[in-house]
Amino acid sequence: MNVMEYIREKRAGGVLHFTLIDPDRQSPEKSGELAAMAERLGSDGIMVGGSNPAHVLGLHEAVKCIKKSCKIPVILFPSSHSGVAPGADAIFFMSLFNSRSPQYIVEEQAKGAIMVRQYGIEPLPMAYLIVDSGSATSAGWTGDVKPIPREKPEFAVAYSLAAKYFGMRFVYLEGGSGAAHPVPDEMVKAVKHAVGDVFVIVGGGIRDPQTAREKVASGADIIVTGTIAENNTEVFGSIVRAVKGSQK
Ligand code: 1GP
Repeated sequence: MNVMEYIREKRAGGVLHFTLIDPDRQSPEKSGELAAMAERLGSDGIMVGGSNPAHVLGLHEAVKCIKKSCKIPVILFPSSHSGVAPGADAIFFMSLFNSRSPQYIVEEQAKGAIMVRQYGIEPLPMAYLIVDSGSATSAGWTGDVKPIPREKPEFAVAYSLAAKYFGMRFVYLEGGSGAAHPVPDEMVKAVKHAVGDVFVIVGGGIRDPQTAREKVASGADIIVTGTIAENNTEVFGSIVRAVKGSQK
């Protein structure tokens, strides 16, 4: 079974939880330990990536350690072509739709595509949308983004429909790692209503189970948490349980 089939099959039974590991934040061995912990607590997949250019230094080694430490799919989450590394099961082959620079919409992807083919990594086509979270985030700054205003869900809907019509299978509504405020519920609802069977991923600034439940109730198919996995295992576990317990 490939990763797309795994996600489809799992989603038929409920909402998924993915854990984001940024290789820049700890040693490769520690990244492996985080992945093992996430799997033990019920997370359904590991995403590996970061916005800080330095994260690529430890990326290859981190992917190796993570692959060794868990059985759930390991999915690359690149911020440029340098985020493509061998050994992962899949890659979110993503276009930063609301970037002002063609570099993040298609140029980095063109450079990375050859590597994806060469390494035999399964591409998961995704539109990546960065939503204003009330604070500056690395993803927004690095990707030269015009953030979607929090009170304008219709802008997110417009981009998400464009993604669906391009044939993308995922839309990621991103508040940014460590965001002050997560993506608003109204926006998640409006996007899910518009895109139907396209998987809606929500992440950024989710640091308690209640917030995760609200995103699930709003229609998210996959919830992503990163920072809390590094900072507080107990709260992280309660978020995973909330996601898996509040099924839609
Ligand atoms: C960032 O959405 C992810 O790309 C995770 O965000 O680190 O705030 O959980 P947090």
